Amino acid sequence: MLTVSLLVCAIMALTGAAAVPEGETDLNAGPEGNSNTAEVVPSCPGGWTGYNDRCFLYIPSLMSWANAEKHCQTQGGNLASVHSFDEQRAIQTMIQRQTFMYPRTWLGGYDAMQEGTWFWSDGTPFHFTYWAPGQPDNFLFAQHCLSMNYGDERKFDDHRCDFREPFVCAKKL
Ligand SMILES: [Ca+2]
Repeated sequence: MLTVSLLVCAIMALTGAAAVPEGETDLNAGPEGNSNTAEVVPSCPGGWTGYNDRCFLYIPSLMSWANAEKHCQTQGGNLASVHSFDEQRAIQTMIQRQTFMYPRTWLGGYDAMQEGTWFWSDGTPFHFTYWAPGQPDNFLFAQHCLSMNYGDERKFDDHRCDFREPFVCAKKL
């Protein structure tokens, strides 16, 4: 009897765990709802996703790059900078979990000061690059802001800064 009970418990636990990524309740789940995922850091504010030493927030409102950066500043951060493939993937996964898609999304990269010289709006060095094939192309000499999830490979593109896209804010823990 005890064995049967344990078996039932184990099956329920497994079923519960497997249901989390696709469950309807996951749509509205905050960090507490995803407490079993390794990248969640409890000390990030509610709704923000922790990764390494920063907290990230996907904002689905469509804004120009500059308005997106201003909005992130009101939240105590900047548009997100990205410094490794793993960070890129963590941000992409966060967006995908919330939207079930890979929408083009502003990050904090810009080369508006000097074409081809990229900076992150949070002041960190621009080393990591993840450009889509043929990018950045500064199309029509008018693309100075960095957008992720571009093209079939969902990589980086330089895009017109006045386009309105969703965006990701980041701030230190
Ligand atoms: Ca481009």
